Amino acid sequence: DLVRPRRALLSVSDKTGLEDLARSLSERGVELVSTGGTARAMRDAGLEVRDVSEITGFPEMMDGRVKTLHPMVHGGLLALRDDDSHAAAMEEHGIGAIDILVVNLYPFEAAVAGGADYATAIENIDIGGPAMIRAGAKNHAYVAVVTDVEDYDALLAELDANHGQTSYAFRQKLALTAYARTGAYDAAVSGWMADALGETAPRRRVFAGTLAQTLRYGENPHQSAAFYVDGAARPGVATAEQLQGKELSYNNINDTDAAFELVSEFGGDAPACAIIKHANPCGVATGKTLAEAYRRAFDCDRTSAFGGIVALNRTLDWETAEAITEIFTEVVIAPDADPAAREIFANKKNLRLLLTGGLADPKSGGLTFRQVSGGFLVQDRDTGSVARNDLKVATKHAPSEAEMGDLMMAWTVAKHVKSNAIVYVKDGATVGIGAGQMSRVDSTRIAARKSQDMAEALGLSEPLTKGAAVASDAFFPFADGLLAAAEAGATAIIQPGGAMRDDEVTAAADEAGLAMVLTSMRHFRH
Ligand code: 93A
Repeated sequence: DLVRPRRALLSVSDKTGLEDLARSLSERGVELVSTGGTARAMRDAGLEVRDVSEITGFPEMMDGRVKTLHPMVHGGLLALRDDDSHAAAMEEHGIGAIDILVVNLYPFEAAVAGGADYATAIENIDIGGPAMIRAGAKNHAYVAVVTDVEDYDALLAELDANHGQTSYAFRQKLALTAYARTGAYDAAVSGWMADALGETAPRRRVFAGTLAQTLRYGENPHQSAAFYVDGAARPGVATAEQLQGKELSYNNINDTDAAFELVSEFGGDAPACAIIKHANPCGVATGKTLAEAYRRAFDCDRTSAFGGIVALNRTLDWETAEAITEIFTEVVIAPDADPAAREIFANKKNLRLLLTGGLADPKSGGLTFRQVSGGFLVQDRDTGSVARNDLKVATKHAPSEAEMGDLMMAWTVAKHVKSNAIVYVKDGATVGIGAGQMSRVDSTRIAARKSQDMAEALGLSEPLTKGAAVASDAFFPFADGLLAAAEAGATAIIQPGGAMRDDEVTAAADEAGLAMVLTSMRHFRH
């Protein structure tokens, strides 16, 4: 099953490493055949190359749309060398076997990520390349197909290890990589079209990403992991520029995403800050300045904020940068950073700074995925939101203007907290967050207790939840959770409503003197 390659066809858009590979193959006695630009690059490097057009007897035509799509090429890739009729066909038509195929495709994903218009994206769909890759990979019994620049060295090492031949196992592995590449490529084209057309029908969707980074490890050090990107030109963790600090870890990427998506909800209105730990916010606040927003977010839960991820909704300035560097923070993500802030951070080598160039649009569509054993679940992103006018007042008295502002903010934050989510907000800052509990009443109590701890640490005489607005991501099934919030001093509540015992819950709210508004929309996040 060893094959001694006599001829290689090289056709690459990304010319990285081409010269070295081609020279090494040539030195090993392999004849080089190539398409227009690739042939030119090799000739410029002083190598001897045959043009594909000489082999096909056809010029490359139609702006290169048709250059390798020819039986002289595909016959050379697909022929079973040991089959008599195949060999006869090769003989009859003068088809020469192609034993090594080196192809990388038109950079469709990069073109789309770079904001290519429709026509440009279409021109970047490679047809001849994938056709050759699939042909050669099918015939891996004879053909070695290299589709990744990173495999060039492996090919040469393989030839060296086998006296100038390739082994079956090696070609199999290359074929596996090859089909992964063509599969991902077509998925990228299809995904782009679905986005371009606003198509959501599941049967017209396919999911794939491009490997962006092999991570040091996954959620835990014994798990291997990688980061795949979908190529969307959306401000966020996948497209941000990292200015300093170590490589992001799996958990960093997950938490940074949660932080930036949350802070983006605040748009450009008021300066806002979100601090995230383990994908949940431990403090979110607005402020007159960004530094004030940061300090107020920090004051929600100083203990948890240690080693957290900080997201900001506007340009990081020196004052905020100073405040952030007072404690250990893993990552800061913001649309931009001014020169003074960059200078302050430059002294903190371990602090990662990510700049996104803008905010994420909480209303923009897209899909979220969750893996289950045997498959994965797909759903629309949670782009739901409620406006003040959508709210229904359920209690005898309505929230005050100040309470209303805090209710809206609490509701927005609750959307980004793992269920069961309970969020207390006072004067535009969270003062207690209860996340991820299996019972709603526990989340309510935990949030209040943490808030109590914080008040004590700050030397305050009153609990921070006194006079706060509180949000619940889903309805209160019983009155107990609501009563726990009232006990903590909350005066206004926002929740979806719709429980079987809504009447009981509303009566309890009235009795406790609370104002309660209903959203008719929930924000589970499990
Ligand atoms: O336009 S194509 O789909 N038509 C073809 O017949 C064809 N053959 C190879 N694109 C085709 N290719 C692609 O051209 C390769 O996949 C490679 O990405 C690129 C190399 O072109 P050049 O050698 O001219 O730089």
